[in-house]
Amino acid sequence: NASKFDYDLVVLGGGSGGLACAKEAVEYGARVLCLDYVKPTPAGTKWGVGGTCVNVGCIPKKLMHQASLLGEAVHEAVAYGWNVNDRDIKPDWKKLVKVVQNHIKSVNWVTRVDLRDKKVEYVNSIGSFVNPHTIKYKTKQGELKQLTAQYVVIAVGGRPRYPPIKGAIELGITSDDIFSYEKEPGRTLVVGAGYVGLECACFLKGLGYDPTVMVRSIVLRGFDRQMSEFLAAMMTERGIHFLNTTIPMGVERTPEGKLLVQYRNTTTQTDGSDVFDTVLWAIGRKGLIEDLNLGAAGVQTYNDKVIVDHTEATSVPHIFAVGDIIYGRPELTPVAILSGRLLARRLFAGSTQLMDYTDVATTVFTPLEYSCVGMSEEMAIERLGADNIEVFHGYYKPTEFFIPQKSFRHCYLKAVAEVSGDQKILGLHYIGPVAGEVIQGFAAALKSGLTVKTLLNTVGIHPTTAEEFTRLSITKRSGVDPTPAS
Ligand code: FAD
Ligand code: NA7
Repeated sequence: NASKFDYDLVVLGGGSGGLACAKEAVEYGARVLCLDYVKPTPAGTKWGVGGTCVNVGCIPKKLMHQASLLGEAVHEAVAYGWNVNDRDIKPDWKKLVKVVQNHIKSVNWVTRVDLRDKKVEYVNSIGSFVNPHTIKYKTKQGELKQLTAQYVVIAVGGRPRYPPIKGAIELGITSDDIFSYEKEPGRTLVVGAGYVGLECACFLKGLGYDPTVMVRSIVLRGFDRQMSEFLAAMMTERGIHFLNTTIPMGVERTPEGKLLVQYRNTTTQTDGSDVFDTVLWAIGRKGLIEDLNLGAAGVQTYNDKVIVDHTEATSVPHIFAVGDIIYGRPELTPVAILSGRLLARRLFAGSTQLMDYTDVATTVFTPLEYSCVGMSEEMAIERLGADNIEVFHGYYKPTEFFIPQKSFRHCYLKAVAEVSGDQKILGLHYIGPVAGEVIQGFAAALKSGLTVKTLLNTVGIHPTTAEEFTRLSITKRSGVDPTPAS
């Protein structure tokens, strides 16, 4: 009997997953309360409702990526005959930060209005468990409140990690700070070569700064190796520096106000140091379970993540988790949103549809973007065996690259497929312009059982780069050079 509880659903965390779940649940008549609170970063950055994606993730990242691509486009425009007077074009960092932050504030506003309209109760406070059905939080006035809920959804997401070395917290910043950073970043050390690190280094380079990426082991661990190495090579070609197999040892401020970073190359076992204006940690994220008092609810965790089953249920049947806080799932906004929505439908609308976490497409927003869906070549070999897969691949030359004589050395794509029958496609990988836009449609096709036969029977849209997927004919096994003649 739901009525014995104050709420049908309490959602802890108002980010992508939590808000999607809360808004969907009220559609089916549930009484919903959502708690969201952001602790300021060590550098003092704070933001509003909406979570990581809107405030310090996907959205400001894509806007800075776009700003950086536009700088490149101005130079290309000259080649196309545009008269651009000042060719030494420089971005105004402060203005960029201002317009990005203005956009974010408008999204925060729309989110709050939306919650009010949909009658989701929203409280700006940290929620934690008192017992499996009871949540407590402090009001703005400091009053402690308790409420009961039939179901609880944990959607608290994560925050960037800092390395446990001298000066890291006091002197370094993270992706939580960069999009509102008042100072020009200047010469920047980006520590970490996951996609957040690579993307930040790339937009900084595009905006005219001088980034160095410190790589502990390999770039983009977990992604297709060949594509990842292509990305690193493309970044090097564009003047981004890499410190390979290197770890940071400490940061201190120099008398001139710069940051002196000590580091160690773990291959050569040699120590080195360099001076930077900004140090940005992009060494991964930790789940925000610390304030939840999960012990009081009996929810099981692994490291700093919540363990769930295929229904997103935790070890306590009426407590669920969605989004980045789940152990072992992709940390992506659309994943958090869809799993939150589907969960609400199962809880309040009698649905049985489960979230399918397989074949989730993703994009790394480097200047030539990398997008993929399905298996990497390594994963396909591991799962099916090298003899049972066929890899189709090719380099291509985007038409729009010719006039500005842009490098297309790393424009490359491949399809990983089964070797026999109609050759079911297991994974698609693409490096080139607007990769996310290209792969999104193919992701739906792959989910519908796309085969090489279908791909090659699909008429391309000319002249696009996406059409290259419809004319892949060279297999890796053949050893034929996949470079186009013209
Ligand atoms: P979040 O959005 O992090 O929301 C959780 C909220 O809960 C936060 O506001 C948090 O402060 C709050 N909270 C925590 N503890 C409590 C508590 N006890 N009580 C109340 N509130 C609490 N994904 C993509 O799909 N595409 C991208 O291009 C992309 N780019 C990214 C770029 C960067 C730099 C980063 C950092 C991430 C990016 N992501 C991207 C990932 C994406 O942002 C996350 O997957 C997504 O935001 C996860 O949503 P969530 O609901 O799980 O958590
Ligand atoms: P990732 O993808 O976990 O990458 C973290 C990177 O940082 C990776 O290259 C790590 O190297 C490196 N790392 C981790 N710890 C250290 C230390 N202590 N020192 C130096 N380098 C280190 O995290 P991201 O922040 O890029 O992205 C996290 C998620 O957020 C991502 O899934 C997105 O969806 C959003 P390693 O390969 O472990 O040697």
